[in-house]
Amino acid sequence: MPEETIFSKIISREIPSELLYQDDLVTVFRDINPVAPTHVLIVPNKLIPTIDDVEPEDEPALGRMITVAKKIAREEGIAEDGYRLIINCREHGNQEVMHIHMHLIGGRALGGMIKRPA
Ligand code: DGP
Repeated sequence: MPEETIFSKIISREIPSELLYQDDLVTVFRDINPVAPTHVLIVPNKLIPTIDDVEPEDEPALGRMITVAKKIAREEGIAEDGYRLIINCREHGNQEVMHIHMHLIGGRALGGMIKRPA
């Protein structure tokens, strides 16, 4: 079994978060360290450490993450201007919490995606 992270305790509501949405497959809460006016995390309820660990049986949860992103973006009022969805994976992706999560970021122009090396 993969090791639980703080996100498992947020999903089970053992520790508080600014919870926006929860269903049988995913949980959505505001990032504790937002980089934009809207910065929420969309997390599968099942503990899957990284994108490299997904299995075909996880496709319903991974698909739900996208449809819920659309719903939350509309509710946050950022759908028309647009936003960015990011899933980091492991060290080079700068993944800090080893429980898959999709960042939904918007509410300002986000600029180019990744800085080129100088
Ligand atoms: P990543 O680098 O993709 O693993 O991003 C992890 C994000 O998780 C980071 O933006 C901060 C957020 N985060 C970490 N711990 C907590 C927490 O306890 N509560 C909330 N709401 N967000 C957290």
